[in-house]
Amino acid sequence: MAQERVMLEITGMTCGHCVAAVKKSLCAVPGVGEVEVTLSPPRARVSYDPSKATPETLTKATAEEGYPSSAVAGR
Ligand SMILES: [Cu+2]
Repeated sequence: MAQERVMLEITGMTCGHCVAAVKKSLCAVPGVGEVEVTLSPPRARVSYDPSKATPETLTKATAEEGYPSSAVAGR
């Protein structure tokens, strides 16, 4: 199964706890594979199964956790 990748720019992260919370919210989305979150720059690199997840479901998940995000680039 083909995996898509997207880079998300996250707002509101201030420490390692936030990084962990964002990572957890993304990992909980069905179809998500690898998740790598960094505080500086505040970004998440996510691989996902496009038949189950979309960049919109990913940004929605982080926003619901309290960290609004937007997709900045594919691959
Ligand atoms: Cu924090």
